[in-house]
Amino acid sequence: MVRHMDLLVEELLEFRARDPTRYKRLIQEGMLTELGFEIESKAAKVATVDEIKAKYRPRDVAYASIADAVIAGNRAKVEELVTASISKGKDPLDIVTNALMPGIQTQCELYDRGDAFVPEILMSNAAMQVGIKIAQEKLGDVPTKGKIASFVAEGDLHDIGKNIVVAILRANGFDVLDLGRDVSADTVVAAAKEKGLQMINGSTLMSTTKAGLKKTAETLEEEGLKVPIACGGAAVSRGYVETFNNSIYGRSPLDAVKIATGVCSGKGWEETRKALR
Ligand code: B12
Repeated sequence: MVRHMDLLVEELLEFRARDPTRYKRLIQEGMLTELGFEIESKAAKVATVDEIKAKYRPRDVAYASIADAVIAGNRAKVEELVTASISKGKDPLDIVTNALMPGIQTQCELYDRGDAFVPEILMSNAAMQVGIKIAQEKLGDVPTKGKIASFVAEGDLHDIGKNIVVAILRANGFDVLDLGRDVSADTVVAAAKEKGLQMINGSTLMSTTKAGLKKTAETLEEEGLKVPIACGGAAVSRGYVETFNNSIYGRSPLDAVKIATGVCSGKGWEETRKALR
């Protein structure tokens, strides 16, 4: 119980550091509710579908069209537009980060609010994957900076974020084995043994499945494998990840690249963890 409270406090402090304005508003609303006032949710009222689309919309016109095609789940259009952007000299990694990702982020936020549904999310994901594949083919063989595996924790089917992280790591020259989603600790450990991995990336988006990352880190240690695990995804916080050894918390795909660069150049998990704080 005591440790549980510690985690909650750490998560609260992290949230305050990340978004002080929202934190202040939530505290004020909480105090007003306790005093008996009825609070209307500004977020639910204010953000319309168009506002959400505008929030993520790339400034570059060509990129905005790619993002729109991802939102529409139009694979053929994504293929056509990404190919055209690459032939005009755009950087494939820039296309992934600044055209394809804003598209999927828009769709995810719409889904979260009930303005998009499961088939739409899946179609957008498939469209994004078409774009990622073209970008990766263009990047070609980059000399390997290190051997990594990526997975989504057991019981969790959310793999959009993991796929983006994999694409960005590959684009940065890492050899990434994609173990997929709903992956058990034993499967990850077997891959680490067989493939001689230098690092593992674990993602999870649900509070019910985040223990899978801890179990994986602990099993790797028990088996005597010195393979650190980078942990990320919306359900994961630094506070949680730092309750177990052999783990490094990361928020974004760029953090994943920084962690991989540190670990694959021989730094241990503790040193890499400190460098990311
Ligand atoms: C899309 C989605 C789905 C899709 C998933 C499709 C797919 N192929 O992935 C579908 C419709 C199938 C789905 C199903 C379910 N979902 Co859902 N889903 C979402 C949603 C809307 C978006 C998730 C997403 O893809 N985000 C976009 C990606 C790009 O972000 P990301 O994954 O966080 O990844 C980024 C970073 O975190 C980071 N990152 C990720 N991994 C790593 C790893 C490392 C090492 C590093 C450094 C960084 C890093 O980089 C990524 C790119 O920027 C979220 C709500 C939300 N807004 O987050 C709910 C959400 C995750 N789902 C939820 C739930 C409960 C479910 C369901 C149980 C049923 C339901 N109520 O919808 C089932 C679960 C089934 C299962 N067993 O897994 C809850 C989880 C609650 C919780 N905290 O436990 C959420 C939060 C919705 C909610 N508000 O309640 N879902």
